[in-house]
Parts: sequence; structure tokens; C-alpha cells
Amino acid sequence: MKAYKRAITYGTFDLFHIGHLRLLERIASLAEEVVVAISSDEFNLLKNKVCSIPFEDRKDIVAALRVVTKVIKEDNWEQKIIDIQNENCDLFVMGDDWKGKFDFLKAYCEVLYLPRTEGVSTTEIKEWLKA
Ligand code: C2G
Repeated sequence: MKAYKRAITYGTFDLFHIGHLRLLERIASLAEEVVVAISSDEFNLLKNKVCSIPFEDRKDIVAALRVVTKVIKEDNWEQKIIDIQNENCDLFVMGDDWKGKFDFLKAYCEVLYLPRTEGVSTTEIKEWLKA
């Protein structure tokens, strides 16, 4: 029996890497089910991020993971409360680069920020590829 029934997390998951996987694995160790909201290409532009990999591919890669129960689309900053209610989540998790930013969700479910995996990021991977 895990501490939570159903967790949700949000992200771009561009150029999927070990930091993304470690986060999702840690969420899966805490909750029976894991819902992942993948940022749409359009929403990424609002986040001032240009994706290398299109939404459909980023979604299929995450959906294929054994530790992921379901993937939904993230279109805007405002959908988290509705998502948590619609998906019956009792846990919201993000990496700690977001620490404190989503504490308003504590009114709806547990909110956890987990340490990021050091030494890897999509930005660094893009730099390496340019070198
Ligand atoms: N992450 C991590 N370790 C890394 C890189 C990323 O734990 N080395 C985590 C981030 O903290 C985040 C998740 O992996 O929780 C996805 O990271 P991104 O794809 O960069 O997501 P982001 O652009 O932060 O989108 O509404 C919330 C946003 O959609 C979050």
C-alpha cells in the first residue's frame, strides 16, 4: 500500500532524460497511480520554451513508461485545480525548481517538491549537441 492513491505532475519532458525518469519513478514510489500532464507545443511558447520534440512524441514517450498510468495535455497555467479534481488526485508533485509556486494547491491535495536530478537538463543536452 503506497502513501497516496493517485499523483499528478506537469512538465514539458522535451528530449526525455534521466532527470525526468527519476522524478516519475519517485512519484510512482509514493502513489499507486501517476498522471502526467504534458505541456502542449503552444503552452510551451507561453513558458518561453521552444520544444525540440513535438507534443505527440513527448506524450507517447511518457505514456509508454511502466510507472505512468495516464497522460493528459497541459494547455494553460490555470487547469491544475480542475485536473486534480477530475483525476481524483491526492498528491501533486513537482521538482524543487518549482518549490513554493504551487502551494495554493494544498487546498485540494498534498503538494510535494522533490529534489531535481543534478547534472542533467534539456538545456544542457541542447548545449552538448551544439558543441
Ligand atoms: N526535473 C528534474 N530533474 C531534472 C530536470 C527536470 O527533477 N534534471 C523535473 C522538473 O523539476 C519538473 C519535471 O522534471 O518537475 C519536468 O521538467 P520540465 O520538462 O522542464 O518541466 P517544466 O518546463 O518545468 O514544466 O505547469 C508546470 C510546468 O509545465 C512545468
